[in-house]
Amino acid sequence: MVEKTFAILKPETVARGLVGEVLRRIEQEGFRICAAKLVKATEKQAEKLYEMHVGKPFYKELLSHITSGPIFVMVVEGESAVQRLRALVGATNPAEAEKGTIRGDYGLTVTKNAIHAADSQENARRETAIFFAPEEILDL
Ligand code: IDP
Ligand code: MG
Repeated sequence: MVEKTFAILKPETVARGLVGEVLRRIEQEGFRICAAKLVKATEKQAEKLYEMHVGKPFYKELLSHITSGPIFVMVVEGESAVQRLRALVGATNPAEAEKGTIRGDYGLTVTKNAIHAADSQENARRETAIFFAPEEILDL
């Protein structure tokens, strides 16, 4: 089923000049970009994005990292997009991520693991709404 998902190129990916490279990989896998922009996440947006991680030992670091610089937020569409984008992204810890995955090739540390991708259709919708107004998401 064709569906949309949500992803974020994290601050270190933008700072390292890897936006084009990561987008190329995503497009090459057949995903189509429906919305995209560069933003600086507010505290509020970061808290909403990571609400499921409240209380975990790495929560504070997660918030400070995602608000530390410009991020590239996007909505992409494709067949089984949530599951297929997660596969392209790779394991959470870059040291354990397969070569050829985005994190395996560009992740630096568990915190600086290059990219966020929604893990369910429900979270994709919830996370998209934190960063995009409905009219910003184009029907392709
Ligand atoms: P995911 O990004 O692969 O979905 P989650 O478990 O949802 O992984 O965690 C969200 C983010 O929190 C990860 O992308 C990673 O940056 C960070 N994170 C997850 N587990 C740890 C940890 O054990 N130590 C430090 N940071 C972590
Ligand atoms: Mg997650």
